[in-house]
Formats: sequence, C-alpha cells, structure tokens
Amino acid sequence: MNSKQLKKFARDCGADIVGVADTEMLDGIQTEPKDLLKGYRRAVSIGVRLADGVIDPIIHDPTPLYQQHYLKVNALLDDIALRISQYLQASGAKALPIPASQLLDKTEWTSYLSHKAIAIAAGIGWQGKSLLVVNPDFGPRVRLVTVLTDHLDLEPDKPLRNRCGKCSFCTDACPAQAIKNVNTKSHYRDRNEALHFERCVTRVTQNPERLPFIESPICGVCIRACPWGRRKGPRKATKVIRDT
Ligand code: B12
Ligand code: SF4
Ligand code: SF4
Repeated sequence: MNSKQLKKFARDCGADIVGVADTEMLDGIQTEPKDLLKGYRRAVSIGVRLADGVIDPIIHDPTPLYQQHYLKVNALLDDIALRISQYLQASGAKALPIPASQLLDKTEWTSYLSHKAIAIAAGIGWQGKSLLVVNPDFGPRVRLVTVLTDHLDLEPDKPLRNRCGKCSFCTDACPAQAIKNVNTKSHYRDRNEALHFERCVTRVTQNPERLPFIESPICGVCIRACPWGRRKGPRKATKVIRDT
C-alpha cells in the first residue's frame, strides 16, 4: 500500500485532510513515554473539518452546540484512526493510533504527543499565531488525530510556509488577551513563546462556573476569528484531492 491508497482509504472513512510525516523531522518533540516514536518512521496526520454553522456563532464563549460537536468530531477522529490502523496492520505494518483529545497530565496540560507538531511536519498546515494549525483550505477549523506506523512505503509530504503575515485577528479576538501576536517560520519552541499560556488555561477551565452547559476545556474564539477559515464559497481539501 502506498500514500495514495492510504489517503483514499482515509477519505472514505470520513477524513477531510491527510498528510504523511517523516518522524525523523520531529526529533526533540515532547512525547509520553519519551521513546513513543521509536520504531515508527512515519506518522499519518488526519484532519476533520469543523462545521461553519457551529463555529461562526462563537464570538466570546463556546456554545452548547460546539460542546456537542467537539465530542462528536473527537469520536469520529478516533474511529478513523482505528480504521487506518487496521488497514495498515492488514498490510503487515505496525500501527499505533493516538487518541484525538486524551489528556494525560492536567498540571502540565500534555498528552502522548502533539498532533499539531505531526500535522505541521505532514504539510497539513502551518502553526498560526494562535498556536493552532492553520490549513490553507479550512483555516484552523480542523481537528486532528495521528497514527504512527513503520510502513516506509508511505511517502512523506512537505511542510507548508507560514502565511500569518501581519494578521492579528486571533490576537484581537481572544477574550483572555492570551495571544502574544508573535510570528514563527516553522513552529514555536514552547507554548509560552506564542501564548500567555496560563491566561488561556484559566479561561477554558473556568467554563463550568461561567457556562454550566460546557464541561470540556474548550473555547473556539481563536478558531472562529482566523480569516483562513472564513472564506466563502465551496472549498475542497486540496491536500487529499491532489494526492488521490
Ligand atoms: C492539552 C491540550 C490543550 C490545553 C493546553 C493547550 C496547548 N496549547 O497546549 C488547553 C485545555 C488549554 C487547550 C486549549 C485549546 N485547544 Co487543545 N489540546 C490539548 C491536547 C489534548 C494536548 C496538547 C499537548 O500535549 N501539548 C503539549 C505541547 C508540548 O505541545 P503543543 O503545544 O501541541 O506543540 C508544541 C510543540 O510540539 C512545538 N512543535 C510544533 N511543531 C514542532 C516540530 C518540532 C520538530 C518540534 C521539536 C516542536 C514542534 O510547538 C508547540 C509549542 O511548543 C491536544 C491534542 C494533542 N494530543 O495534540 C489538543 C489540541 C492542541 N487542542 C486543540 C484546540 C482546537 C484547542 C482550543 C481551540 C480549544 C477548543 N477546542 O475550542 C484551545 C486553543 C488554545 C491555544 N491557543 O493553544 C486542537 C488543535 C487543532 C488545530 N487545528 O490546531 C488539538 C490538536 C486537539 C485535536 N485533536 O484537534 N488544549
Ligand atoms: S482558546 Fe480562547 S482563551 Fe485560549 S487563546 Fe484561543 S481565544 Fe484565547
Ligand atoms: S487569525 Fe491571522 S494571525 Fe491568527 S492564526 Fe489566523 S492567519 Fe495567523
């Protein structure tokens, strides 16, 4: 099985975007456990597009509709990752699906690995000033999942250049004044370079007190604000279409 076949399979499972990363590019990335990437030379990054009808009304706070959408898209991503793992294993490869949104450390706010770092290496998008991965077709209106594999026939994709430029929409919109409006060429070394991290964490963890119907640490304001996700008209995922 090659990249083209895998991407078609992923799209048939419900993915909107798929890219392949060479994990050698990710040397130095924080993982749990530390040797998580050992034996996995490729990482498949999968994106599912969020619905504009859900994201557009998020002006200052998350909505109950977004809370439900968040859970549903996470479930879909985990489902797609599982099915891709089965597909890879059927061809004799090793596969490890990483959950879309499982928190491992609630003090450090970390998981097994950063889906964003994988997506950036796989050419899904660039790391925006909001810290989010911005895809040229859908902006940051995509949620991500990763499957690690040793299937070397998957050809790695190339990272995209950062296109934030002088834009400050996410900085201006953030209700916690958490975004520092600092640009990067490829990725931020740590979260504090781009964010007043604690301000964002405080905002999203106070949801249950401020908004009793929101139980997850979500917000969505910086997702909504990005002009790359607000373009009108029909849009196709060039990444999947071009490669399949
Ligand atoms: C913990 C967590 C949070 C915490 C901490 C946020 C944070 N910025 O880390 C809280 C609860 C605050 C949070 C908030 C949000 N989150 Co959150 N969160 C996660 C989660 C579960 C783990 C992230 C993690 O482990 N971070 C640890 C640090 C070290 O990694 P990182 O910041 O992701 O990446 C760093 C490095 O990897 C480095 N990097 C990037 N590329 C490279 C390449 C190389 C070679 C190297 C060395 C480093 C490197 O850059 C980053 C900065 O240092 C991920 C899912 C996942 N497993 O990735 C979702 C995730 C990051 N969240 C997501 C989203 C959308 C949000 C929110 C918008 C909330 C919402 N859903 O409405 C906000 C946005 C806040 C913001 N502006 O960053 C999405 C992002 C999608 C996208 N398009 O980018 C993710 C990927 C979930 C998903 N499955 O899609 N989140
Ligand atoms: S998630 Fe909300 S609080 Fe955090 S950076 Fe984005 S807009 Fe600001
Ligand atoms: S709103 Fe502007 S600065 Fe923020 S991530 Fe999107 S393009 Fe970059």
